[in-house]
Amino acid sequence: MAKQRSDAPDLTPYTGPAGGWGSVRSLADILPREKMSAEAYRELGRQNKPDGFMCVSCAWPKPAKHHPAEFCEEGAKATAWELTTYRTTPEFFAEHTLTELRGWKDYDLEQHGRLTHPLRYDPASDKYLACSWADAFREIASELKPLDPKSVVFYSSGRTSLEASYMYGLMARMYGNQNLPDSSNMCHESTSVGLKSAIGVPVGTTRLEDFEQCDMILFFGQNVGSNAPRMLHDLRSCRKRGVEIVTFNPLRERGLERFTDPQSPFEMATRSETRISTQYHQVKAGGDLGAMMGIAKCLVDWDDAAETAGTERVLDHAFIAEHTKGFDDFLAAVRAATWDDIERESGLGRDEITESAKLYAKAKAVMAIYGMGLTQHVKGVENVRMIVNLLLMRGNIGKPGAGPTPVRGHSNVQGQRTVGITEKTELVPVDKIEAQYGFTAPREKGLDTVESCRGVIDGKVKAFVALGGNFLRAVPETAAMEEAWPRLTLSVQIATKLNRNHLFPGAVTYLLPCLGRIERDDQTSGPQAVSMEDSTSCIHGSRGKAEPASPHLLSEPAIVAGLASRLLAPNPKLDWEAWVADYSKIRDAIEATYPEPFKDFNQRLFQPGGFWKGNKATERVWLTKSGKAEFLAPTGLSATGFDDAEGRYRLMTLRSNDQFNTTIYGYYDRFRGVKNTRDVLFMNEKDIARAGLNEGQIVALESDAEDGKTRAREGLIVMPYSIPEGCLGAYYPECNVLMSVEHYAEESHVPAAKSVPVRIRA
Ligand SMILES: Nc1nc2c(c(=O)[nH]1)N[C@H]1C(S)=C(S)[C@@H](COP(=O)(O)OP(=O)(O)OC[C@H]3O[C@@H](n4cnc5c(=O)[nH]c(N)nc54)[C@H](O)[C@@H]3O)O[C@H]1N2
Ligand SMILES: Nc1nc2c(c(=O)[nH]1)N[C@H]1C(S)=C(S)[C@@H](COP(=O)(O)OP(=O)(O)OC[C@H]3O[C@@H](n4cnc5c(=O)[nH]c(N)nc54)[C@H](O)[C@@H]3O)O[C@H]1N2
Ligand SMILES: [Mo]
Repeated sequence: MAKQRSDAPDLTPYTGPAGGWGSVRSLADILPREKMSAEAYRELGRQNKPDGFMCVSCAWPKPAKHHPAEFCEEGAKATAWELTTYRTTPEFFAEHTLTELRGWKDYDLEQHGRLTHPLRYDPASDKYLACSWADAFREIASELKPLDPKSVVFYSSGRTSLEASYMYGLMARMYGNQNLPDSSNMCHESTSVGLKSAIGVPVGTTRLEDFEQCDMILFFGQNVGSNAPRMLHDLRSCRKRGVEIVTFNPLRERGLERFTDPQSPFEMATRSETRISTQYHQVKAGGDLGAMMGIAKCLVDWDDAAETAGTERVLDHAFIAEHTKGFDDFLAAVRAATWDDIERESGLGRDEITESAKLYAKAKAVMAIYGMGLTQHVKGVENVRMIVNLLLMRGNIGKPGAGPTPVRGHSNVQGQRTVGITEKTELVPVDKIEAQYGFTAPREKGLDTVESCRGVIDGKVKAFVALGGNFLRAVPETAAMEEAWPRLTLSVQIATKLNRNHLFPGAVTYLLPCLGRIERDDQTSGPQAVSMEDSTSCIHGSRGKAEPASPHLLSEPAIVAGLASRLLAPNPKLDWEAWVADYSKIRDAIEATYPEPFKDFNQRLFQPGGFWKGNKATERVWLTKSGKAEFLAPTGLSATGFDDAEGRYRLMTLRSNDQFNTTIYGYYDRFRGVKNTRDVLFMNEKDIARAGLNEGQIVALESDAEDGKTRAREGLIVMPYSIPEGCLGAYYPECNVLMSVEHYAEESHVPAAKSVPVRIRA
């Protein structure tokens, strides 16, 4: 047999657990590849510790009592990615035109290393040339000043600190708009909208200590092993206490099945593992409403029977009566739902659903953990509301060990919203900021991500400023967006590494390199710290100590201030430069705007475990319109927003274990057994046979959206996989080209990336 090329696609199932030796080997592979300095290795020891730096990867909380190494495989990769010794210098740009670079892969662009100089695009040579910061700020400001503020977008990605985010939002409002879309718009906005209307707070109600008090976890659509691996420690402790973990996920994700704790010498030496999920239900993509309705139906049936028999009721009627509204309508919807519909829409059998309902009916304190598998659907908000319905039925909100637990994405994505990064006026204390800074803030709703995309495509958006992220790559409709981007009069990207968005210039284009969070941030008053809010509303200080990647970098607060002070008229109530000199003054300003959550902000900055900003729903105080927690009957049992049709599939766009969003760390999705390629199509064996395809065959996907527009993704290798029939899986962001910008969650406008209607072309 011919020896396989070592870089040829290798699709061999992985048999190891999450964590364990596989994660150690993966780090042994990736850390040296970034050629990290000895200093950078030392930084890993400070990761996620009080007075250390907060991981730049996910938003999972950082415990007060930390492990010796409080980072996971993914966190270490993220640190290595930032502290790499590779550099993307002006010499690099002198050698490559953007036309050439557009032919490079995402991985190769970022792997070239950290950006070192502010750059201006030169259309004549089609290259980026080094420029001075002063020239950059001056020209950007002079481009923005004559524009209608409504035509300018200020995007930000959720990694940006509370300090920089607060300044950025303020700058946009003083300039005259709240066109402040952020990555949350593509992510947990369905949570922010759904939880706010249901229980009066836009965030989850649980904290780390709830893992010590729950006796059951419902787990929907989140891939913990790849995207929040530190949570595996909490899940493992739960399992050791006998907590039931009932998972609903179309794919059998390894982290939800088995975990070996790399921090346990015993587990590592004996290769022992913890089984994570006690039940695993492979629901159809978009089928969770059906599954949850099935659970609700069981509860109602058993409650009826208990009433007749005079035994203990299954529903918490006292809680429902005192704390909720809308129960009767919801109950009517549950009674009306048929098992035929539930089974068809969820893809699960009645017996299977009944097994999960039995556990739920018994449990005293239940956490419902969920991620993008629920939020990124046309009915994403209804998914979130249905989670709340289930919890409310048994009083599982506002008591220890219970409550909705959305797993946020970027490390400060929740915090950005807290300090004013939002297009929605009602989320900002407008009167307060007006009084604090003496200006009239815009009241008109700003553009969210979907609306910004439409605006770029139809030409209404003229200028785009991005504080981090890779907007063009993260959003739907890749082809139309790339085609439209060059029509912008101004494109400004503040970033740490070169990405695909930077290769699409506008008429005037700047690429501005910033410090990463792990790097030392020296200002005139001394070294500075920044802060972020985790998934459980705890706020942490973070101090970078590593040597900056280049002496020409500015911090994000310094870049925002540099731009704002040239763009805006002088304001006696606001001294941008003084803020940059000493970030504690920005925190004082944040506290002045948001006195309750940020009380004594500077004093509490480095409190171990973070300081909690509070959450009224945990006290059973409901800040909803009715003053009660609200049930809501779903409008249907499918979350996809489209009808099934012959040859039409539901495509889930997924992250691998070797990426952070659009950043591709490598080509090994270990848990799914995909090596040396990302061009795969996960498919049920029966679907493969029915479509007349073969394993390993190369196919294309075509959009099957209502608008009939042509969108295609070529060159995918068919890979038989344990996935429900009618559903497909493939990687984000390469498949975003298949997504219509009009396919998004109702109300929240989150692009519906987990059920994209497609057809297969052989
Ligand atoms: N290492 C690493 N960490 C990350 C990220 C990363 O890219 N890499 N990204 C960060 C960000 S911004 C975010 S938002 C989070 C994302 O973390 P996740 O919320 O885990 O997002 P995805 O990886 O998109 O996967 C969603 C999961 O939902 C499942 N799923 C898909 N459709 C459905 C459905 O209809 N129903 C159900 N029940 N399940 C479904 C998929 O099989 C998958 O397991 O992670 C954050 N952390
Ligand atoms: N099809 C599909 N599309 C999706 C998703 C999906 O599941 N499927 N998920 C969506 C989700 S949940 C999200 S959150 C978005 C992500 O969208 P974004 O947040 O826009 O994308 P990222 O890939 O996280 O951004 C990576 C870039 O950020 C820059 N960067 C890194 N660190 C820093 C820093 O410290 N400062 C600054 N200024 N820049 C920095 C680097 O240049 C890097 O290239 O994508 C969304 N798009
Ligand atoms: Mo996200």
